[in-house]
Amino acid sequence: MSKKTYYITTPIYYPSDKLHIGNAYTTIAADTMARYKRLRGYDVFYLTGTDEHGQKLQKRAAEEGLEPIDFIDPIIDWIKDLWQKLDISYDDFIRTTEERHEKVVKKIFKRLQENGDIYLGEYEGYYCVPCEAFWTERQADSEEGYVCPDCGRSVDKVKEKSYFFRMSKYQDRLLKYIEENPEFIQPESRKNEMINNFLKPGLEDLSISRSTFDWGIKIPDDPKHVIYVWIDALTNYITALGYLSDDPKERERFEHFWPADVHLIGKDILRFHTIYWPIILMALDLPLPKQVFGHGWLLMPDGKMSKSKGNAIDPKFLIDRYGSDSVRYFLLREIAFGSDGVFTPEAFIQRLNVDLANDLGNLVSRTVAMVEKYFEGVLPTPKAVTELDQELKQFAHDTAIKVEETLDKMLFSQALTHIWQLIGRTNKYIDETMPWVLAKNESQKDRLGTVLYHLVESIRVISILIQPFMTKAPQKIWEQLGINNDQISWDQAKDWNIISPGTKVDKKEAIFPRLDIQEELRIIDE
Ligand code: ME8
Repeated sequence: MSKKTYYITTPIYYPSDKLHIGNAYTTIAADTMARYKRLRGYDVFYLTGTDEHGQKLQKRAAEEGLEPIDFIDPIIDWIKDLWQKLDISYDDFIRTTEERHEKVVKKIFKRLQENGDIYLGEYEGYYCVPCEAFWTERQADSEEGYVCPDCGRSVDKVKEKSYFFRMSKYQDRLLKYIEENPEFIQPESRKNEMINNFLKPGLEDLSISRSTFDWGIKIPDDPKHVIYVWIDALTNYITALGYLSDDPKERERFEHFWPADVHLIGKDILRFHTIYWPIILMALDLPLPKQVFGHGWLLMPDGKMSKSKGNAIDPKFLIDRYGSDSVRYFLLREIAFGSDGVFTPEAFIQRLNVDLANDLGNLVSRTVAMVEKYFEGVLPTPKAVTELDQELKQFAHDTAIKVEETLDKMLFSQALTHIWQLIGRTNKYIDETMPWVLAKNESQKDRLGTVLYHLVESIRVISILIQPFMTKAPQKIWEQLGINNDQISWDQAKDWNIISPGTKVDKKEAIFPRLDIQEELRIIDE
């Protein structure tokens, strides 16, 4: 039987500037799911990339006196370097300026035209360049003049000949689909917003071409028009897999992975993904993604973090100073996935000190130090097991199950809370068994050996469970405890007595150093 597949995507980001930790947040979350599913034995395809066309990009490049592609290329290098620093395990990185994408977008446009879903008309309305979104007069009208209902910035009035997509034709089918598939739009609360604010009032046909600038994919038989950037961008999810490719192998990959299991996005672009995108897919007669998950915003104390606001935190600074594991851990632990959350340097440093350096780091270094001190660095054989040992073993087993249950629902923060409860339980086990007291009495040597063996086993389980979240710490733990590759499969998190007695431990420097809070706050502030 072929393996179960799992296809996950991030938004393709605008390379209008360097990315910030808000973009990294989505990408880390998707990476965590991709790693988790791989560990569970799925055949995973993880896609990310960049959305390189549109008026915003052309404007930005012009401001710098550059051709769009010359402006974009160095930013793409910067983004790929960021993903490498964060250990993002994507399987493909699609750029919408690549030929493989442009060719298929043109084919898709033609197909929609042939099906009678596209007609030529005239567009008159408002356009938000930063969001690349069309709005009607009624939608854009506000006390502050005409503004974008999504981002609040003022919008441009546009009147131009345009191709339109017959959205309205699919409205009832989409509504029915959303109602019959409660998992499709997540979190649940956002579903009602889409239905009540957009679908129920009725969809208007969508303008899907622009003719007042030229940085985009040209319409095959009418190259004065470029295809609306959101249509171009959304189709990346199928062009990257090989939809309508000339190469049969690529088409096979599309058949293998489509439909997507989840499109992970921020709530800012939910409307595009739960209304425009499913309708395009319906018109192409393709199955719809199983889920679109719109997570919350990462906020700064002065509001949403964004490139244009200038309050964005550079992820590379944080990674270089604190390591990728710390950044990955903090973002997924601090904020309940789906809700908004505030990034404060205080909370960040606090979590690194308490959760990582103290709770996890100290547990590992104390344990290794005790095996070195009391057994010359050689793991002893466990002997008679007590109720307390049994309880720790059961706790570890139950934790593995709870981590699966929560990660299956993308409840990252809860999954990490369960793992940290096991870490806490294991630290408490040290206090309860008091190895330093046992060590004073030769007749307690067997008991001491059993306690240390159980500690190492518990850390082994912890090291398996943190793998979707952290990419460096597990390896460091295995090196120190002498754990090898055939003791760390995902299912072995539910087993016990896996490490062989006689294994040599090897104390190294702390996995997470303790930080001086005041000093770090001063440095971050600069
Ligand atoms: O919208 N908090 O690209 P984009 C959390 N090109 N997530 C955030 C965030 C914040 N403060 N800021 C950004 C586009 N994000 C289109 C997408 S997809 C076919 C085309 C994340 O560069 C979040 O995932 O503006 C959000 O949806 C995305 O970055 C927007 O990235």
